[in-house]
Amino acid sequence: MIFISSILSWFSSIFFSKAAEISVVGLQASGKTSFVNVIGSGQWSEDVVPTVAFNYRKVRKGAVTLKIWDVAGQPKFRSMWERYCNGVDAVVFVVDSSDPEKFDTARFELHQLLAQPNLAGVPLLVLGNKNDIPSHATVKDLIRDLQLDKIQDRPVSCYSCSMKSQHNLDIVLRWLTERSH
Ligand SMILES: Nc1nc2c(ncn2[C@@H]2O[C@H](COP(=O)(O)OP(=O)(O)O)[C@@H](O)[C@H]2O)c(=O)[nH]1
Ligand SMILES: [Mg+2]
Repeated sequence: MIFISSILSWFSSIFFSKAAEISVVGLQASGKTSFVNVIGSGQWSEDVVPTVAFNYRKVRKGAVTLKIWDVAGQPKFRSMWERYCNGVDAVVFVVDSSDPEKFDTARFELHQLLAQPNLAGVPLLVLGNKNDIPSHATVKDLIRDLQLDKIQDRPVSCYSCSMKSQHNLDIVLRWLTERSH
């Protein structure tokens, strides 16, 4: 009996379980770790310790397992983004949409990353985070300021969201689980 049930669970794991590997990048303090925490455990915290190098987290959503790399955003770690994005099913780029002074740097780092030949074609999800802050940039602003319309070699989506109020996280999760295979 145990033997049969383990064969059955082995079969079902092959046929029914799907996974997506995702890298979360973006400038420091944009909300990457908050994002991973909120989708992983539903936990919002005001105090997040700045990420040193990277975190790895596996999150199960229904039949889909999301394997998430949360990579640090401080300048000295940005050269690691490419390595963590290599071979993933999607890249999530988080922007603090309440901090327009950082949009130029964010645009530069994003386009530099996407120019890496081994990331060609990898779907991109841009999250304009912190939309609970009244002066935040809209999706339209972000498309213009990050020049998202210039990215034509891959699927690109952009959502305005908030980890704090969990606004739009349902759409974001759907987008991520649809990248599974
Ligand atoms: N108001 C607001 N603050 C946020 C939001 N997401 C993250 N933060 C705050 O932004 C800071 C940086 O967040 P963190 O997740 O460490 O960013 P990371 O450096 O990109 O990993 C922390 O103080 C968070 O509490 C949000 O949606 N709204
Ligand atoms: Mg972090």
